[in-house]
Amino acid sequence: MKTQTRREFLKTLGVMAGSASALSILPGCETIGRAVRGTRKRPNIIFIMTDDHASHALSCYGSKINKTPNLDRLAKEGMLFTNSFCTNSICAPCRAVILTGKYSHLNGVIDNRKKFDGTQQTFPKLLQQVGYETAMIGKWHLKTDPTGFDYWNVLPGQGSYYNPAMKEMGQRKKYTGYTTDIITDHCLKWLKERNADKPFCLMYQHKAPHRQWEPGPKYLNMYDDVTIPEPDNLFDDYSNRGRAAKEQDMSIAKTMTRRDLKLIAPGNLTPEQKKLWDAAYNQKNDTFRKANPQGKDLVRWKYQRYIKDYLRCIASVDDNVGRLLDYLEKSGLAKNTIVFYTSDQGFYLGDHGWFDKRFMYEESLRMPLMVRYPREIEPGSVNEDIVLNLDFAPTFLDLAGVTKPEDMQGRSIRPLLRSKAPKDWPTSMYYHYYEYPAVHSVKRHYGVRTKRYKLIHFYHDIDEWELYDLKKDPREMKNVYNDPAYAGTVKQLKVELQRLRRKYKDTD
Ligand SMILES: [Ca+2]
Repeated sequence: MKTQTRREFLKTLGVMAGSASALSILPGCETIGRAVRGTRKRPNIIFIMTDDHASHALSCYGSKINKTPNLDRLAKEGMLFTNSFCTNSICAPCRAVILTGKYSHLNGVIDNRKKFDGTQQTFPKLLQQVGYETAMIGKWHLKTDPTGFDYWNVLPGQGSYYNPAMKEMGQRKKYTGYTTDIITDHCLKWLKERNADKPFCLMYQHKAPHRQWEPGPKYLNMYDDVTIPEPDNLFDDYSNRGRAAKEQDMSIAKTMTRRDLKLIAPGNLTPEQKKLWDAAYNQKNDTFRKANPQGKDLVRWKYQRYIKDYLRCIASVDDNVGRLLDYLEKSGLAKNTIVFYTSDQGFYLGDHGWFDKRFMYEESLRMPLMVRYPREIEPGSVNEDIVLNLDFAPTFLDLAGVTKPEDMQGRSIRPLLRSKAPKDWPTSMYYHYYEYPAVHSVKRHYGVRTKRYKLIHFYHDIDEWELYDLKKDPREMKNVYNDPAYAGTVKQLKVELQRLRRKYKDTD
């Protein structure tokens, strides 16, 4: 239940702290309670979500590989959460949890193959009922058309990075340009044209930086002359881990395709491919030019190709979020508008030798979360409590003055925003991933995470347990499930796991 300042947080990361002025305390926060909420204009809500943006690629989280000055504004002027997690680390399921405030097994979207049942209760519908104007613009990815929105304009399926088709209130239209810019253009247009008499809720959702990481024209050559630092476990051999980590199919070494890399990877090329590769690579000054790297050098080469494109996509997101924040300032909306920034889950940036997500391991379990709301949040604050995507719907309803329906499973984080964590705030979280057998071959698993430990059970065609001591082993390189020193911890966590499964009605 501890709130620390951004300065303290960055100090623990060994990063230069922000300016002292960012840490000043807003007056008047104490007066905002239910009693006066009726007399105040209801707040607007802007929910910004990207796809696969890991928190370790945000400078406000201490990124060692990029800078995100506009996204950092939200942390500097609002609150940054250091223990924000998703309950099922994959695109469509996470989105369904956010809309419904219910775990995957109850909202029906357990994996990316299931269709979202749009007739069920969602927070946008509940906001509509109390007079909010609602809009959903950008990546939707739930297979059925959006419901609960006065306006929607979404990418079909995954959508494309360039010249996207979009479906506007059921009508398909084609646009010219870079999708990250276009989605933002639509949001700004909607903000300008909406009914100004009503409070609004806008879901502004980017496709970027999802695979295959196609950068916008402005950033095609960003990072050309630099080498991005590698994670310390890029060459993880998965010793001390179980079959799940060993048998996945999401490694930079083996899984990355020519389309991911936008070039045939060197190494073992046919003469025909070698000719193509040389032709493409002769155009650039690169250490590996004509070197035809093999083994670890080839993995390093692929990592650079991958991570640079991933970060270039994020640079455009950062620019565009800046455009939106500037508009809020200029239009006078900033003060009464809550801005959330998150991503549908984290991602492996070469960590453990991987890309993609799915596992309950830290890099994909974590969601970035920054929230700005000048009326209630002390600028530059940092919260360490465990919060989930499950909590977003109850939070939006709370902020709009709507009572949470009984069947929503999350909890409003509004008290945390006001730095008043309730004494009974959860100290553990429950996770369940289902999509197997499927692309990337990540085995089914469920588990519990506390501040210090993580217990995971892999099942289906396997029956293996893993335990990580996150204090001693934050990179999760050693499964200590069978270490006798942890027998008591295992026993306690199994009890907690069963309690959470009962609490959330997960009987699978
Ligand atoms: Ca995703």
